[in-house]
Amino acid sequence: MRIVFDLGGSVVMPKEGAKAEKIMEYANIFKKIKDEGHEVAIVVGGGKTAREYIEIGRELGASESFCDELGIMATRMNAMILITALGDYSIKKVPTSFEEAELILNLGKIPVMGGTHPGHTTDAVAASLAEFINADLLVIGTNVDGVYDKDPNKYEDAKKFDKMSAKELVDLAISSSLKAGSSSVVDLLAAKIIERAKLKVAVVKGTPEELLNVSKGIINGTIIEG
Ligand code: U5P
Repeated sequence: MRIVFDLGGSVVMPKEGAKAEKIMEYANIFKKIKDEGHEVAIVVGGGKTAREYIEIGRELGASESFCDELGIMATRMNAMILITALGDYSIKKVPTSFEEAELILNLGKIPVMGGTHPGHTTDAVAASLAEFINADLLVIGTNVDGVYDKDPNKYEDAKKFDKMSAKELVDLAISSSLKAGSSSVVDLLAAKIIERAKLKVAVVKGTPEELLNVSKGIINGTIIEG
């Protein structure tokens, strides 16, 4: 399978800070998935670093699009760290376009992208990349174990979807914020791309174990299809 992994920045760069062993653990899982015969492409989010820089930029009067640029830089730093841990499985260059990412994939390596342009999150980058390279599966690894009707970290009565259609995902994304650094399950653009490209998507908790499980067809989260 050709799989695009969309890793939330909070997964790679948690609130308590980055840890080399944790990043190596992720890199080892991606190497394993590739060794099992899959083609792997990765998009990483900005996490804590992005949120901190965006907040300071906003306080200093930066526009939302400039804050987005700060966020993009943070996503690329996270991508560089993961590339470092992947060693020969990747290439020491963060692709800034889908063409570049596809080229790296076609060289038999793992491309690791961050953001591209202001106005969306890395979810939209991952969905676009999956569409561009005609991926069989887009895996969204987040800090919750699937898609809920509302934020499960805030609402105790939030209900998880085992399966949902792309249209239902779009409806859910419409109600979320588009401000720099906002964190909903996926942003609206990502949901619309998933819908138009008819992508098969698995939303799972972004732990190394669950990412490996998905590559084996075990999805402990939400499947978005149709
Ligand atoms: N961002 C963009 N464009 C991209 C990727 C990221 O503007 O292609 C900015 C957004 O402000 C986003 C932040 O909230 O960087 C961090 O990315 P993410 O972790 O939310 O995906």
